[in-house]
Amino acid sequence: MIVFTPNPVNVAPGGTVTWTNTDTGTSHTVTSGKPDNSTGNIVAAVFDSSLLPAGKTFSHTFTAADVGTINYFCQVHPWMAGQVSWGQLVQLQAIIQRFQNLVQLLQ
Ligand SMILES: [Cu+2]
Repeated sequence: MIVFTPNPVNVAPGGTVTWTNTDTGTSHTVTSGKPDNSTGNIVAAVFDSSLLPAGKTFSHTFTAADVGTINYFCQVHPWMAGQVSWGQLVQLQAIIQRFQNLVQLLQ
């Protein structure tokens, strides 16, 4: 089975995600959106690697315009799908996690 892994991915604000095609035999794409171009999921609106040969990487840095959960997929194999989340909610979750870790340390 061909999948994006890890999935989903949480990114800190301003963070960069790098995808590597570790599939030795096949090219893939990393294309934002959903194949059906549904609302809020327009194909390639945020990023598009175009055809990525085996061993190659593609990076995207998430900016203020990208806040939220961004769906992506492979245009060659549209059932390959993933999600990247970033923004204030992710930041808040990270702060809560750190606080919970601190509370555990103090107990
Ligand atoms: Cu693919």
